Amino acid sequence: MTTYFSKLLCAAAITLGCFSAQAAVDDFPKDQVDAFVERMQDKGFEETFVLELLNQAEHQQAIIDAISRPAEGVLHWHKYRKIFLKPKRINDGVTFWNKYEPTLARAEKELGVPPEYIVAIIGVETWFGTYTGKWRVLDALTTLGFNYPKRGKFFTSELEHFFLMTREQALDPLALKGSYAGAMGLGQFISSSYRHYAIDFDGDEIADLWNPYDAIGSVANYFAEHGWKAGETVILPAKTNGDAWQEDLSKHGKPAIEWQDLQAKGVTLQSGNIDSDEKVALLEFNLEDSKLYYVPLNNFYAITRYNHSKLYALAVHQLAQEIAQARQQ
Ligand SMILES: [Ca+2]
Repeated sequence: MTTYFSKLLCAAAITLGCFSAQAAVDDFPKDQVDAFVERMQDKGFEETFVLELLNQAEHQQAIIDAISRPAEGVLHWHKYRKIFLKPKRINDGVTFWNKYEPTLARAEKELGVPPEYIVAIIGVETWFGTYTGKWRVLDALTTLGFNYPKRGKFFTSELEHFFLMTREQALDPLALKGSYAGAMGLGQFISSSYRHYAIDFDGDEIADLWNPYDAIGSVANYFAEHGWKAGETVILPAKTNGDAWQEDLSKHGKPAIEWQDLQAKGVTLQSGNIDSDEKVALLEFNLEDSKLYYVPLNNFYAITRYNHSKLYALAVHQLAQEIAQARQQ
C-alpha cells in the first residue's frame, strides 16, 4: 500500500483505528479497490464512505473454497431429486403455505404465479427461510469481486449493485447476511436482482427480502417479469423414437420449436396435451443407467431464469407439485 493510499484510509477510517483499517483493505488488490472507489464516486457516493465500508470488509478464504467446488452439473437427476424432494421439505412447504395463505393468494391474483411455485422456490433456496446465509454480503462480494479473478467482473458489478441497493432501500450494508455468493433473503436474490425485482408486499414501502411477505411478492414478481404465464403447463414427460429429435435437445429448455415439428421428429407425450403450434423444447435427464425425456414449455423456461440449471428447475417443478398434492390430503 502506498503512503498516499494509507493516508486516505486513515482519513476514511472514522469508526476504525488506522491500523485495523489498513489490515482490512490490504485483503484486496489496491488497483481494484481504487477503481471501485472511482466507479462508486460516479454513482454519487463519497470517497470516504466507500473506503470506510471497504475497510470493514474481510477476505474470507472459505468463500473462495466454496465457490471453487464442483457445481451441481455433475449430479445425475436421481441424486439431485433426492436432495430436494425430501418428505420433510414437502411437509414444511405445506406448513409455510398455510401460514402465508392470504399473501400467496394475493401474489397469484396480482402476478399470476401459483402458490406452489413460490413456496417451492423458497423451500429449495432457504428451507422456507430457515437458512438465509451466514456470510456478511459485504465480505462475500468483496472477496469474490476482488480476490476471485475468474468471476471478478460479475461480483464487482454485484458489489456495485449492493451499494446502490442498500442506499435505495435504506438498509445497513454492514448488517446484511447472505449466502457465500452474496444471495439474500428467503428467495436468495443477488444484489442486481434485488434492485430489479424485489417489491414491497406488506405496505411499509421497503422491499425487505428477509420478511416473508415481501419475499413471497418478490419471488412472484421475479417470475412474472421473466415471462411466467398464468395457467399454462410447465413441463410434460415424453418418450423419444428414432434419432431425428437429437438435434433439438436443449440445454436450458428455451422453447424453440413448435410442438408439431418436435412430434414429427419422434417425440411423444407420456401424459398431457400441447397445442400443435405451441413453442416447446426437449430436455434429457441422466439417470444411473438410463435417461428421462421431458418437453418443457414457456413457464419451465421462466423457472430457469431463477437458476439456469435444468435440474434445479425440474426439482422446483416437482417439489411444487408434491407440496400442492400433500396440502390437499
Ligand atoms: Ca415491505
